[in-house]
Amino acid sequence: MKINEKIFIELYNAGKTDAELGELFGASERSIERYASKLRREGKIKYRKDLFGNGKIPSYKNGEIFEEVQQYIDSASSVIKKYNDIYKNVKFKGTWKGNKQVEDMALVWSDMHTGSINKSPITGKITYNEEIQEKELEALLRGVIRFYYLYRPSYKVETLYIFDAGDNITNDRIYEGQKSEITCNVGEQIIKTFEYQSSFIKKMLEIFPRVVFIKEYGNHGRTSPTPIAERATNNFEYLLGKLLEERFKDNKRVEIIVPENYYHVINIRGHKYLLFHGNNIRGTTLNTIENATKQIALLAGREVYDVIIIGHFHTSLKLRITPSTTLLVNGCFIHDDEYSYNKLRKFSSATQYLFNISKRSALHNLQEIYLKW
Ligand SMILES: [Mn+2]
Repeated sequence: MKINEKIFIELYNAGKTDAELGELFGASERSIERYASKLRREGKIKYRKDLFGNGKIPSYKNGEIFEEVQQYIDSASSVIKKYNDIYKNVKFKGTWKGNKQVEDMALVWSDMHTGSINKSPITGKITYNEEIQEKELEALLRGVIRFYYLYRPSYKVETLYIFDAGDNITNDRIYEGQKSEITCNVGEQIIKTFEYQSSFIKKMLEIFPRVVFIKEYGNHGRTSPTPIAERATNNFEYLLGKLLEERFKDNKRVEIIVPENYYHVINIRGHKYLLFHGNNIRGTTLNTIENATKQIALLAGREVYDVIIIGHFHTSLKLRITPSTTLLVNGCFIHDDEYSYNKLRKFSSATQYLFNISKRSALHNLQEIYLKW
């Protein structure tokens, strides 16, 4: 892609959106974003007023955050509305024929930590940044598509459920020293994750007749440095869910579920699934995770779940916690994650779970998509 810098800066400052610039320069929105952030680093352009206020990255006092977020969602949704057509009219290229069993597929998507930089605790090498993340996103996409084609001769696959178990952004304010370990501020993290997830959903609509995206919120999305109880609707990831909802609201093949609390129960083909992030589970040994999950399942007010899905631990694990309940702990995007190593004394798994659902079974064909492929 060859972009004339002078013209780009002029159009950018005139308020052209990334999508418009992409069209003009024949480049993807993501390349435009990258190009703009390069120019920002070189001091040639500033953040634009409409999105970030007064041309500089704002620093927040806690009380101001909610207002800031509301302002942000208002301006973002007016931008989104203009460009939703490509998300509305996605052509279905899959097949839907024959007398085969109808199945759904479910992807667990969590702990992507957009904005985070990680160095291996062993070698000191960088194992996670934006470039690596984008490669992993492609691996995730290829992984789902690969299994779709593998199952297609045997099943009619109807719906792709995406269980977003949270911590897909990493934030910029939740612990001391975090600023030095991130590539961009939380506003940009939300925008980037929003683009990643919308383009993923859009691709999935080419092969799946229907996509259901269930958003839950992690501890990294909280607005304050202290891990106090905060309403789910204050979490930055709630905002992310609302943006996705806005983007796909005219697409009848997409449903975005944005719960107002930290637990969500969904019934699929007669099976019960409980989704939450998992940060309220104290302790890191198998036993404590197992016990805490049982207690949480009881607290959440239903007797029996077929599958409980969480993230947070950055290590994948499948555990039968009662004869009829399976716990799935999802992996993350960060290979050799320093947090897992130092805090949990575990090596992280850069994997995400994918499984099938049918009338008879709540979970089968469990696959771990390895993101470093
Ligand atoms: Mn977490």
